[in-house]
Amino acid sequence: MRTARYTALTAAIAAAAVATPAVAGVTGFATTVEAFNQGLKKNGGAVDGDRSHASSALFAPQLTNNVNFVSLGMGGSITLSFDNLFTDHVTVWETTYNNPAGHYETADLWVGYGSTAESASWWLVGEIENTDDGLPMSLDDVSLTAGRETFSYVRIVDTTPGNSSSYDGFDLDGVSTNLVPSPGPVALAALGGFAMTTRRRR
Ligand SMILES: [Ca+2]
Ligand SMILES: [Ca+2]
Repeated sequence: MRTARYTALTAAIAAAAVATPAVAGVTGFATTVEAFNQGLKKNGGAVDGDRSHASSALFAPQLTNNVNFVSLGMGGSITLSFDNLFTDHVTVWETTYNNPAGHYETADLWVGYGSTAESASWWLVGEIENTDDGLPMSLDDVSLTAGRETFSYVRIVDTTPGNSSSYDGFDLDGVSTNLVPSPGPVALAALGGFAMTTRRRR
């Protein structure tokens, strides 16, 4: 195993030394909740407490039928950031136990860029459905529109239709994207994933 790991690392460093394309990066999960504006249940009541922890959307999704997600509530939203700028795509995981028929839950995915989430400029990536979560959403179109390839924030806004049997909207388990390596030594860039787990960068 040590030999294999060494070979992979050597290859990564060699690749980084040859070229650093704009979309180079490492997979990273959301690490910070910038804002959480939870909506209500369809009946007007508050979403259950155990589904109201925004931090349940951080880090790797658990992908289980347990309450390790945050329910956005009808029309609610959450804004997240990562340990660095990101590019290329965003992947969202939602939890709906067994995806029963008629239990539609949808959300709009936005990406933002700016020094703060409040002052950021925002672009709509597209709509996510609970039945096809885990599929990467390309940022190619918004990159063209925005005139930039890197972004700071992800915002997910519940758009669950009123005719759904859902009562508290989109249930967010986790979000990943392609983090841009920070400027630095080539070896550090190649080790981006490791470096970002040990040093917080914004
Ligand atoms: Ca759900
Ligand atoms: Ca989770």
